Amino acid sequence: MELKLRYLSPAADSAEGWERESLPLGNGWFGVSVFGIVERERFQITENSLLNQGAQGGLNNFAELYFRFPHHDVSGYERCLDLDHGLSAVSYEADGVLYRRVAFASYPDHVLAIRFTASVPGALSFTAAPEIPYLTDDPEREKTGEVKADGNTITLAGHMENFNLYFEGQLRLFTDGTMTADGGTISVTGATEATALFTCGTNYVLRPEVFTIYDAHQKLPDVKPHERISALMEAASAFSWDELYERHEADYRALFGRVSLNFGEDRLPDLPTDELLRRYREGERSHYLEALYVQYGRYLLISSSRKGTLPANLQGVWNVHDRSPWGAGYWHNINVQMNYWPAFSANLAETFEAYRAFYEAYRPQAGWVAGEYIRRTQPDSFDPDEDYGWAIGTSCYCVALAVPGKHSGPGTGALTSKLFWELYDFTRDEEILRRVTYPALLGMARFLSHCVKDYDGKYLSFFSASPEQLFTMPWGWPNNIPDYQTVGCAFDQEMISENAHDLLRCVDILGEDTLPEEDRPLIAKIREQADRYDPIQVGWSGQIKEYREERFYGDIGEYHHRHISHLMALFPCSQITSETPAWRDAAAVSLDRRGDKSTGWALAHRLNAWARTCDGNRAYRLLSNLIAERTAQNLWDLHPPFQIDGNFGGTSGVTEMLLQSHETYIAPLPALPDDWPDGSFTGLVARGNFVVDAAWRDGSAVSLRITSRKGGTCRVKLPGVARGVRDFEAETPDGDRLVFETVPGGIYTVSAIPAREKRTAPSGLRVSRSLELTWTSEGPVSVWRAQDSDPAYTLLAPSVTGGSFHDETCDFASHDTVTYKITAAGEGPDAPGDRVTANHSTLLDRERRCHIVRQLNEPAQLTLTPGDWE
Ligand code: FUC
Repeated sequence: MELKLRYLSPAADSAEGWERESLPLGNGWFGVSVFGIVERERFQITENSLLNQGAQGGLNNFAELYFRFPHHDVSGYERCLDLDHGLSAVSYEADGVLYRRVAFASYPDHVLAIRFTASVPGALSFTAAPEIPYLTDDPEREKTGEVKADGNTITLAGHMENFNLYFEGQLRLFTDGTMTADGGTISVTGATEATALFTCGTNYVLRPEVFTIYDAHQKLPDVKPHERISALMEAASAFSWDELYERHEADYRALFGRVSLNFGEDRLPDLPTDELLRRYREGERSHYLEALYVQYGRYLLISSSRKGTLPANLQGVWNVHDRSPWGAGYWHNINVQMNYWPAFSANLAETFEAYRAFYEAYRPQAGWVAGEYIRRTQPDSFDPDEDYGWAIGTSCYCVALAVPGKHSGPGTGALTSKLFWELYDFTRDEEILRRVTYPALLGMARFLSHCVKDYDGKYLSFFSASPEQLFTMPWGWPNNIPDYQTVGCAFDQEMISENAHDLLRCVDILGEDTLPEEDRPLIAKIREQADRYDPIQVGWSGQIKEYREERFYGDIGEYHHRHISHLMALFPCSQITSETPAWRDAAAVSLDRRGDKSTGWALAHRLNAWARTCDGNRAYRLLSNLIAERTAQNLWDLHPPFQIDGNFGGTSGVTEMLLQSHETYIAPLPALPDDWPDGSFTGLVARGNFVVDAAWRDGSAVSLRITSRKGGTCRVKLPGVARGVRDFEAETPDGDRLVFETVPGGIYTVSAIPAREKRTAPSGLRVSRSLELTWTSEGPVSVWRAQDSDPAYTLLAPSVTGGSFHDETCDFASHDTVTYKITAAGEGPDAPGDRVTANHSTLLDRERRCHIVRQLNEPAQLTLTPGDWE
């Protein structure tokens, strides 16, 4: 299926046009935003090290490459971004001549290559007039520079005072017409074709000193990048256009071409993308657009994060502004981690190389950050000679790290170390495990072990904050909203626990006796603490509590807050699974209350989380909201403003709908929505390094193909899979499972998988204070119970008819909550059903709670009335 973003008019020549309409190219080294403007084409260039000064100073726009054309009345205008080939194209007719502009950003050759052609010989004339934007002699943030043309090359070189940053870009033209250089421009006349190459860079070097040296002026080597940029330009100039294109395409396709998606519409629609999106917003769901959106996330990751480049920041590698929003930083309380959520599952593990190198460079400074955090929080016991592992705060840049605290607890560090576990788990590369993953997890465990205290046998983070959650909604005290800080919030406990368990898995795989002697005391300490972090607690609303001191959902903080940090255990972590169905159902309660409306990345996180509850329809609703409400015409995610995390989180969320592997098995198609009755995918990756293809019809899997990259045991769970037609030997513990050994490169297919039986879940479950249950259902139901924060349900009765049941075995008085669930008889406790939580709240508790929630939140949004239980 052809994957193209198509438009019938250019992007507006403005900052808003850049944000919402321009089309991004990128090779990781730099980003390019293509406007497609007829009279004055504009390629805006971003380089991720061109920094302003100070916290949130952010990135500065690197260059504007303008090409002026004498074309006015044009017809047949079209521009597109072709994801299959990684190129942009603009075409139109003027005065009977067909003009085309094709551009791509090549990673192997470090250039932007643009080709201008005319259908009539000699009809092509234009002037290349690049500019360095935002020059200023303001001594605070001086940016000086010059644009000079010489022969066929225009050099844009300059200096930014703050970090003693030298920058240079070179634009070189090749044509069969005549070229005339004048000042900073080159005019081409009488040509039939012309090629422009552009490359650029700064004197920024990713190395530990860039973080550990505090003097802004000493961070970077005091050398101009001129020789390096000239060498890159010389090397690229040695290739013909066709050669450059082939080299680019081979590199790009090797990554992008690994995955295909089909959600039931596999033809490029006649309608342009902005029109598809407009209709989508009105409820006309294009499944082509959905697949395009998911693949676009993969495209953006390849374009902004490659080996040797800086990682993708908050805007990837695209910034038009003088000062980018949120500093175009590396925000570490969810955003940058979300950038890499799809890297492994969407078959782009190589893109993570950029973050890994970034981590290795910042690691020495992250050691200082850990110590600094301990010094601030425990001044009496702080020992400057002690190794506290490593830590990283929220607002980081490519020259500086933040110290955690304030609005986000220390658990944010484990959101980062989780990526290193995933790197191993998806690649199963033992060398990575030993050299990268193990030290990352161990160092994080070392830090986190200092952040917890023993409170009656539980190790709780004694400074703790659920990221960005507030005491109150902004409408209360707009200028002074305190963050909610406490002890042992779910977020910190979940992350600390996740890191500990991942570390212990590492230790077991590597063999403790093969690890350095000096690590053993810490490993022993983590073993002792690991099961005492008490990460998950169920509250009076049947929810996962965000805070230990919370009773009902929403007692504390913003009811619809964008962060869902207390659900990290559901996604991206894996403590809440189908093995803990009572927790998973409680997570669905929290998600449901948090709501389906939020900022871009926040919808994306909800999408991933709903996929993990296996509720495909709800996940789909979040995907639809993300596309309809938080996506610009160029399909960039809008927080707003543009933030790329939502694009990456959206891609990750759909892979979670199609394939999960965070339990001990591969689960294809765990969360298919009714809106995608038929479809297929190829090339998604499961943990264990298995590449999975699957097809489904009428909502049921029909075929499955697994390619083993590393060998090893493969476990699959999929309804009916054991009854399909197989071309290999496997154990079948039950009708829904296969277990088989694989060899590297082995391909294992199952076809003719029988359709899954669809059963209607019972509903209308109510419970009285004497624990009488009533419900409505067509057939018999199983009755399940979980007490307090039990992770799993106990079966009370396997098959009950008549719509009622009395629980005579529960000593309600000795429990804080009792949760009941009913499922269609014969189904497991993780099947869809209905659920209700009984608590000991009084009318006073419930009415008081309604006032609190109303006061803490926008009254118009939230009017609660006390029910039986809340
Ligand atoms: C986090 C989020 C904000 C924003 C910022 C860049 O702090 O809470 O919504 O995305 O990062």
